[in-house]
Amino acid sequence: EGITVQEYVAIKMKTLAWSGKAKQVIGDKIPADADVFFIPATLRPETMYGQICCFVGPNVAYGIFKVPVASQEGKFEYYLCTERAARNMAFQNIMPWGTYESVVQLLGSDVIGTLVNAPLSVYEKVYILPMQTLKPTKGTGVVTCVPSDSPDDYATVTELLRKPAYYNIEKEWLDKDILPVIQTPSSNLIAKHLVEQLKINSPKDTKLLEQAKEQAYKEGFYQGTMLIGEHKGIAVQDAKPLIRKQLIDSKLAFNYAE
Ligand code: A2H
Repeated sequence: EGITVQEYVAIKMKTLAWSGKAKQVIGDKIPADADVFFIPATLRPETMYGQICCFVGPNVAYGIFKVPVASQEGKFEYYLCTERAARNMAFQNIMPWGTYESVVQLLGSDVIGTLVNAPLSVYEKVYILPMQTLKPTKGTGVVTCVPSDSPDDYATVTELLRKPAYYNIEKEWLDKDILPVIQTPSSNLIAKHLVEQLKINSPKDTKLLEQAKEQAYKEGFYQGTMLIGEHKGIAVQDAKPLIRKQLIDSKLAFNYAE
């Protein structure tokens, strides 16, 4: 068995308003004027136009980590992710070598309802929502939600809208149309198309979602064309590295590998 490295793009979603519970837990442990970012890891930076919310695992443990701002001596910002991810970042020049200090520990459920900025998205402000199938040991433990192109995200959004009270969320937090981002031969909303075609009824239909994910990825990457943004009309294969670079150059994202 070989070793493979997953090269993610870590997106910086700036916190705009904390949930009540998060405010309580954080108290005065973070300066009121500091920037705190939720840090989802994605393999599909070209889909960021279609973000409608961002997911955490409700039972997953997170930390808020203090990070020196490169080039601004004495200035700090804060990243919310799993400790596992922070440790990895500490060996990738994202934090000072080998150091990762969490100033707050909290659970995903504490931050549900927090409002954050979604870089590049047609929806500038989106809410933090729960994803029960989110894996605590992959990426940063935070997943930005693009229901047009990710079958997992589409299935989770559908489930949340079916039972908002059960999931302790406000329906209004998801009151956003799912807009086309990529045209593929079968659809301009490939995730919705495949979830419906394969009759996927729940985010826990793992086998079928696996199949949908693979097909969505192949069609999107090899046959997709951008429908939105600066690279509209361009093949996804060509647009992807450009959008990745644009996000990183404008400090809205950074490379993260594991
Ligand atoms: B992707 P791989 Cl549009 N738990 O980003 C569950 N899923 C996670 C995760 C975790 N801890 N960390 C990252 N992910 C998701 C966009 C996207 C993604 C689209 C389409 C497909 C897709 C928007 N969500 O992924 O197993 C993240 O969602 C399909 C697999 O490391 C990340 O990219 O290859 C992807 O899974 C990483 O999965």
